[in-house]
Amino acid sequence: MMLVKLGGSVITDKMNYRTLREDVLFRLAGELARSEESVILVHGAGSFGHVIAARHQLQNGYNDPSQLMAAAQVMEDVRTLNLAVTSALNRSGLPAVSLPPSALVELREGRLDRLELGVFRRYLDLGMVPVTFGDVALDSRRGLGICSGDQLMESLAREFAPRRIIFCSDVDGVFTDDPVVHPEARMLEAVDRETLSSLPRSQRCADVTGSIFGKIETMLRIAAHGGDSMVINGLAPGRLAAALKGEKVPGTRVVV
Ligand code: IP8
Repeated sequence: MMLVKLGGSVITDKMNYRTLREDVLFRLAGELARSEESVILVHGAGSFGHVIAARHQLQNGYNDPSQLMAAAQVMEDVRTLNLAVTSALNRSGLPAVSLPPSALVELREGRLDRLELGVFRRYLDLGMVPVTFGDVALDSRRGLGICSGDQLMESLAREFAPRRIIFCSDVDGVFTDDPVVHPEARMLEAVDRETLSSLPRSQRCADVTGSIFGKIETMLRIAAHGGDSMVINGLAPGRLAAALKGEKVPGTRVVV
């Protein structure tokens, strides 16, 4: 089984509210379909989630009634994105089923405490492609919170021990610095705990679920549960297809 995350920066334009990269999404759906692998797909929220979630501080929990409309708007927006993802998969011949965290997840102080994994298992066993995503979710201590795609990846990796775990990003892999701002930044062939501690903590745009630094930390924990784990460029045609086959592609291996 393959566990794949399509980062929000790949399938959306993160700078512009609710902007889908439809061509990229459709191509990636085709690459997944042609692989003929059994897949669980997770996608980030990109500009469908982070803008309003950050404005209303939803990641810090519920503390003001004005946040309810914001939470509802984020839920609507990430569902709109999720519908685009599932319909791209369906149109590519993959039978996708949407599994929204707002109904299947409970957080506890922002951490993923419970995920209805049995539902994923049953749809996967039927031959469908479970698709879940960064969303607003219930929090047993804070009322509401944000469940990120990476938190879902971690829980799914622990349960399903995938053969390969692939993170599709909007750059070739993990760099020594943000390659958009610092063109001299070097891509790392592999990251482990040691390389992580030498990375800068900068980030490019507002992201309520943390910087690349935090994401790599999560990736290291995720990689501990599965086989090959890597970050590749989802904007480069054919990379996901090649990575799914286990071919050597430009990218960064996550090594535990
Ligand atoms: O894009 C964030 O998930 P991510 C979810 O995977 C929301 O970090 C709603 C902002």
